Amino acid sequence: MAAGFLLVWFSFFTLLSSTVSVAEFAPKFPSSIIRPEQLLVSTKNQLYKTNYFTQTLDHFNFNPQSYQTFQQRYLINDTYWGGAEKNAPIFVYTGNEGNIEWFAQNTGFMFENAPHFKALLVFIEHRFYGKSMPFGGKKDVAYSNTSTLGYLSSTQALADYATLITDLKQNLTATDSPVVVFGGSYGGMLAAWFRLKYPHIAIGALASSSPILNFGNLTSPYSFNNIITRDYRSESESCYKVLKSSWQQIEDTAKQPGGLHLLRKSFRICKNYIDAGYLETWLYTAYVYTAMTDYPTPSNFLNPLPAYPVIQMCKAIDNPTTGNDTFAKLYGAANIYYNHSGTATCFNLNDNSDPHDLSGWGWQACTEMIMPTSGNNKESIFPASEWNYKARVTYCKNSFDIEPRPNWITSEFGGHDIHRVLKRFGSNIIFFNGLRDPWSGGGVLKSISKSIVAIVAKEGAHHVDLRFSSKEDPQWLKDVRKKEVKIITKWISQYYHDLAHF
Ligand SMILES: *[C@@H]1O[C@H](CO)[C@@H](O)[C@H](O)[C@H]1NC(C)=O
Ligand SMILES: *[C@@H]1O[C@H](CO)[C@@H](O)[C@H](O)[C@H]1NC(C)=O
Ligand SMILES: *[C@@H]1O[C@H](CO)[C@@H](O)[C@H](O)[C@H]1NC(C)=O
Ligand SMILES: *[C@@H]1O[C@H](CO)[C@@H](O)[C@H](O)[C@H]1NC(C)=O
Ligand SMILES: *[C@@H]1O[C@H](CO)[C@@H](O)[C@H](O)[C@H]1NC(C)=O
Ligand SMILES: CC(=O)N[C@H]1CO[C@H](CO)[C@@H](O)[C@@H]1O
Repeated sequence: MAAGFLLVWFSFFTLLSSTVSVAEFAPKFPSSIIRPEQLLVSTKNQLYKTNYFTQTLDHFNFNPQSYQTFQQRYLINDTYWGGAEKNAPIFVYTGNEGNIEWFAQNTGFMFENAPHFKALLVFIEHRFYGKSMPFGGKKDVAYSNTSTLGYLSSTQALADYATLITDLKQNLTATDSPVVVFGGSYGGMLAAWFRLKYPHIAIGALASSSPILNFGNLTSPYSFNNIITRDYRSESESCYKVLKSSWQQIEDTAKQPGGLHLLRKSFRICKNYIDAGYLETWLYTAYVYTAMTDYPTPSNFLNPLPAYPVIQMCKAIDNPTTGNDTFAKLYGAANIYYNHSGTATCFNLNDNSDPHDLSGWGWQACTEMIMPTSGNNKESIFPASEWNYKARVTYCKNSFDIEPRPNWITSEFGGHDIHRVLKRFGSNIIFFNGLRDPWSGGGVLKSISKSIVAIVAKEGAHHVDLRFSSKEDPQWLKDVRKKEVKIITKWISQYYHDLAHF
């Protein structure tokens, strides 16, 4: 299951590598983590039941085409639910860009807190992902062209969640049960936006590692890679220097006679096509995802990783075991990300598998999800480069025959002057961010009001709070989760108070 996710961006890269420098396209959001033991548990003992809902294709106009429907998948767990008579709460995960089972299996926070809240758990799949395919459930038809893909957008997804939740509550005669939405990464953005757009449906949102400010010019395009650089540099200056200087060495080597052969041998690459761009993307991917999932305990997000994998990577670079040259050091670092299990016989740079079904992000990244994250300043561990909007436009025209709308997200959901705007308008949102996560640069890091609260963990990585807990969790992480539970408890008791008094 490992490699697919990153290869969504891999292909972005390799298509561009002849014209654009490494790191032009930031990786897509990855979400959550599966711990191997959890994965086993979930396949043996079901964590949820699977249902389908007949969903409207287009919520935003009334032409005949709009009335088409599709089957939207959602997962439900009522084991801990206090029931409709008690108006017990409903916790909804607003699915992001992939198979919803993957997200459900990764969102331990909801399962572990359901007994305390007596909550019903619902995980809704995002349209065009997993099994929630419009156009007869056939992915190849749904992904045909701009006319079919045009129905893949965040606004449609939010409207799907609104209609599904409303219908489900009616079916359960639970119309007065409070709904709290949860999400990580893009799912966290959806959770926050859902609370802002549909306050009559959700009483609050926990938006974990949701970079809602990574649009337009709200966040510096250097921020993402600056954070990655800081992650590695704070472990060791020598590790930083090796990484930083390696790109030129790879390029130089690739140009020499026999250079590609040397690179293949140094990195134990399988006998398939290789060029410098492929190799650089492969390494870049490892460094980025390792920084993003720099969790305090062993994890299995895309690949199995040890606790604090950034430290482990820098150790592999600073104390190499197979040689003292740069390539031997980088090989050791790559091994941390791609071969922690120790089962790889060689590395395949052309793996196009997509086990979590994330490929729709390519379309979203070409329409509304224009997040400038690929700038690299002189200090970056990646080669210096500018965020290149024009390159994105060219890519999108070539791949989808479409032009991005880089200002749409901020027009639709806001973002400019968010503190002033939401101070007296919004309420009941938690923005969690871990500062080791490169996406935290585009997150809400300061509380906006008493009920729009930023929780920031200096030591945290990408939505670490939503992971299944473990005995080895550090105190700061336990404290974060406790704080979140306390806030959600307050929202719910305020809701019951209002329900009784209005
Ligand atoms: C709900 O989740 C729990 C684990 O938290 C599991 O034991 C239980 O079987 C699940 N219930 C259903 C109906 O799937
Ligand atoms: C787009 O794909 C759909 C489904 O395959 C097809 O019916 C339609 O004719 C295509 N439209 C265009 C403009 O190619
Ligand atoms: C509600 O019940 C109707 C009738 O059984 C069903 O068609 C619909 O899918 C249900 N809604 C949800 C969200 O499951
Ligand atoms: C790297 O160099 C150091 C110091 O010169 C030496 O002690 C070590 O054995 C070398 N490591 C390898 C793997 O060759
Ligand atoms: C993966 O790790 C194992 C165990 O350390 C090692 O034997 C194997 O050579 C590694 N695979 C590659 C491709 O380096
Ligand atoms: C002032 C400034 O930085 N403007 C930039 C805002 O974002 C657009 C699109 O990403 C750029 O083209 C502008 O240069």
